[in-house]
Amino acid sequence: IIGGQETSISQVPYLVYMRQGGSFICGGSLLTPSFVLSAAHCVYGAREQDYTVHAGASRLAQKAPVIRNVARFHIAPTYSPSNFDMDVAMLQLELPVPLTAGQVATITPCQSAAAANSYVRISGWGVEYESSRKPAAQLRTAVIRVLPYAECQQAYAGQAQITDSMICAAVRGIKDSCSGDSGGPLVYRGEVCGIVSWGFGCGRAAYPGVYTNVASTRVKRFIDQTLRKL
Ligand code: 4AZ
Repeated sequence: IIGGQETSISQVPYLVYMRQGGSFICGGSLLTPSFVLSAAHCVYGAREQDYTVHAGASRLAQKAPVIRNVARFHIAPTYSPSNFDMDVAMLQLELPVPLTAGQVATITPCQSAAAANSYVRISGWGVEYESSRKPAAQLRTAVIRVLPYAECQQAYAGQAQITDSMICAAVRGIKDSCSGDSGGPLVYRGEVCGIVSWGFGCGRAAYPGVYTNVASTRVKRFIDQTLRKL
């Protein structure tokens, strides 16, 4: 998180992080005791057995109170690694997370889309500066603003495609998500309306952060189908 402040997992109890081969890789959100919402690019091309999901911890150095293996990745079948269209995945856990134990909780997927210009919150252990290589030791958070779709298309015009499965948000030049925040939630009125996905650099005035649009028809259908038929 660029331009944010420290927070505690008790403020975002549905937030988890993933390790791949023991190394911190991404964030995610518990939608149910057995399903974590994250970004497709966090798990694409990887193997379930190399991943663990960590819940209830504020600091990466602390041993999380709940650690789970991953039974199955569910990656959106239309995910495009070339332009990050449909950058959404669900991680099905081997064992459910006990939600009554400690601070762990779940969050609802976005019902009503985050309106343009509304304020939303992002949280994660991602780097604090674009050039940094190491994640934040302590969980961080920032409040940013959703951009009108046209403004985001203008920002990336001729350089990248902003599809209907994407929304942009930032306090341009000041507050943004960055490497390691991927997969984590953008929260609007207590619901997860975005998933940290991509951007050109981090915290740059010209390039807002891009998030998977959880309220879009295609993303919603994928989440609903994954939760229902399994
Ligand atoms: C990344 O590299 C990344 N500013 C995540 C989010 C953003 C940029 C890069 C958005 O994972």
